[in-house]
Amino acid sequence: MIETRVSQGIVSTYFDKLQKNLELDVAIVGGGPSGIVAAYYLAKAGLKVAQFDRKLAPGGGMWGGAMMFNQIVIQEEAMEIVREFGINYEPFMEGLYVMDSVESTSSLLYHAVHAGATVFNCYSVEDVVYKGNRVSGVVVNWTPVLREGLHVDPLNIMAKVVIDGTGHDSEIAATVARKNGARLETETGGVIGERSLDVTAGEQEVVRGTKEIYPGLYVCGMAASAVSGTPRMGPIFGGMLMSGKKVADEIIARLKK
Ligand code: 48F
Repeated sequence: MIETRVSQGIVSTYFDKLQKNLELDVAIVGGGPSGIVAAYYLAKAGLKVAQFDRKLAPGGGMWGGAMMFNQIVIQEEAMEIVREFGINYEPFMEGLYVMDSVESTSSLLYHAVHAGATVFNCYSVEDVVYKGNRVSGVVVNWTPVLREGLHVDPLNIMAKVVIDGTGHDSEIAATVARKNGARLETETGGVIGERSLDVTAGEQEVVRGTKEIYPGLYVCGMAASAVSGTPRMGPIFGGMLMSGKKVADEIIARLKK
């Protein structure tokens, strides 16, 4: 019966996909722009990478532009990445370019998946695997299970490195510090929390703060700003793209050695 074959097609291939991703080179938590760019470059370099996002539609804060005006701004320094993803853009003024936020977000996702990254949506990362004082994987559960507060145990996914790309809350870094008394590579040893908006400083600092902050755990995007206590920058997205590329480049250099 066609009805049964439709279900069989979904169930058998989904479990095959999950099975293939139980041991990863890189687990990326959060499907915002920085994490998706990282997924693209990591997959393109031949690494086994999966990205987990708690929402039905990954893409984080990029879909909405600013105040739901669905346009975004990107500065000259990040335009090489925009061109790599084939996103249409218009020059605006003084080294700034504007693009459609829906086209931009969907282009990032399309290229990441086509490069070989696997995206798992509706997955919340609720913890990490922590062995021998290093982050060694992620602990995942269905978002609806957590929202409903159901008492259902999660699954474990092992990874050589984990990226915290969870945005403003830097959830994974905060969890690692809180649960394990771990000292992060920050001025205070903990998550400092993002500062108020400053576009120039925010864009520079987010890239600078993109790094390994604990053995096995990297941060990118707004999670990097939040961890290091640097300013937010609002709807300019060049720093997010550059942060995603930087974290990928560092991990590629390490894992491909
Ligand atoms: O916040 P978000 O878009 O990440 P980002 O790459 O980009 C930030 C910008 O969108 C914007 C900005 C730039 O100018 O300030 O805010 O830093 O996306 C983060 C994604 O992570 C998911 C969440 O659903 C969102 O799509 N996420 C957060 N925590 C978890 C998670 C978690 N524990 N498990 C799975 N996904």
